[in-house]
Amino acid sequence: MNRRDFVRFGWATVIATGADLLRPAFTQALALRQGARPPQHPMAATSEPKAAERAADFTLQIAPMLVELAPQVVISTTGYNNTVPGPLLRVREGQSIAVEVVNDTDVPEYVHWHGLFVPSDTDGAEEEGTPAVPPQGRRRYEFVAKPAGSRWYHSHAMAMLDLHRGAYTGQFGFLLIDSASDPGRYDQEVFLALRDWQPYLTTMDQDDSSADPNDPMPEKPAKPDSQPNGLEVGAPLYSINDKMLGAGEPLRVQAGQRILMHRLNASASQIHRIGLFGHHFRVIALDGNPVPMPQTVDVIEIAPGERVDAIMEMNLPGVWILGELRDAARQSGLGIVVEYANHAQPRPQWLPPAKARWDYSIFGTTAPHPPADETIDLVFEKVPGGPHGINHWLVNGKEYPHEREFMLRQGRRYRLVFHNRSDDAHPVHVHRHLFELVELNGKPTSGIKKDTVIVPAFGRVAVDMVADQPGLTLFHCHIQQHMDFGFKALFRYV
Ligand SMILES: [Cu+2]
Repeated sequence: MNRRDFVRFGWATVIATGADLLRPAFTQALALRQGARPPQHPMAATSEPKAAERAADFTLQIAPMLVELAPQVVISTTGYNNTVPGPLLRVREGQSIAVEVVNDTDVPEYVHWHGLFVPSDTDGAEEEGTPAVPPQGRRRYEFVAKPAGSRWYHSHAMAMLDLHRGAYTGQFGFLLIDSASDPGRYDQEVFLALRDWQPYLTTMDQDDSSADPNDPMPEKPAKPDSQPNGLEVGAPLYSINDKMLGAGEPLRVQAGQRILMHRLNASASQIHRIGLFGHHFRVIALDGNPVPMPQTVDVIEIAPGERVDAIMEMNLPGVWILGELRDAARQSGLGIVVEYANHAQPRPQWLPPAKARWDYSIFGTTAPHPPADETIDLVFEKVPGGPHGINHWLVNGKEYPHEREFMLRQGRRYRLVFHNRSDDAHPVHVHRHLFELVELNGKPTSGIKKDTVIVPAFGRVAVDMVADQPGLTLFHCHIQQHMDFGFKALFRYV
């Protein structure tokens, strides 16, 4: 941040005599405002690591922070190491890593290693038995980095009605596990995390991509539910990484370059569709796993929790906006300027890309699947909360917790069939495992490995999962509010 720009922001001038003074001063101000005890030195209440422990490879400090989304737009949140996203953690596949997490807040936290094969006590989910990083305390996560690909880390705390916790905060970052056999051929590598900020509760549906009348909707009930919908989470501000459209440095490219984009949807609530006029994205990996059939698309749809790796060929010189197709979200910040060398022009151009449906199956093959040993049906339903309430969510007729009904035997191959009997799309995530897409609204596919999949409104998705990671395994919708209000379950190994 440019310090001279920064000191123009109202009250921040009082404390911003030096950039490094900012965070402690802000922490103190926040703690006093919340009526907390006078803050101590961040390390005062924590225990030092044992002498026998090796030095941590990474340290993540969880603390209140400010994010300057744009000039005159500064928001407060909680983040890792005073940056949003948190630091890029880049490791080799198979590398044994130690991450020291220091919690400089007054609430317990969990850091989830999304897409990794790690034991339940390390995975960062309370439901699986991972211990918390205590308030004003610390905890070390040690694990072997696998499998290779675009992974990420984020808070897995429950938020419920507190829209300043869990996935509503700035606690997220990229975790890239490099494979020894990476065939990548590109000129630049960029990391783009999609986010919204300052969430609020509303009865307005934020997501216009959820119900396309042309979808087959195999799970649509004959008689629609007439109960009024409850409050859902909306947001007035958006960003890519920590900047609103136009506020940050443009993505500077040269004609003929190939740009590798690692995209992550770190939103707590919204599916996004991203395009760049006149350019195409060659999708090479979904959720970090190489796809069997890389394909070129105009629009990438990406749900909370998902990652898409794509190569963009820069062959239309100009100054363009890479951004969300919905005007409201893009104009509220969800975009980044792409600027070709020697093509400076005053206003970047946005033109909507050719309307393209997102369909995972184009990246798959038609190879047959080995027969599953067992099928587990999971039925998702909404209990509408009405205009003054929150929707609750049922998995097989019950909110979390369930009683031992999702049992796995090690080594068996399970077909999980997700039946979405609600009018929202849900990105469902299975922890500590990968699954393979088998059927999307009746359309077969093969070879696509993911950890999070969008189950369309009134849609049905089948996946195969081999039970090869013993231990409690959390399954949930990656929309924070849905997870908090019932949409989760545990798989247990017998
Ligand atoms: Cu959901």
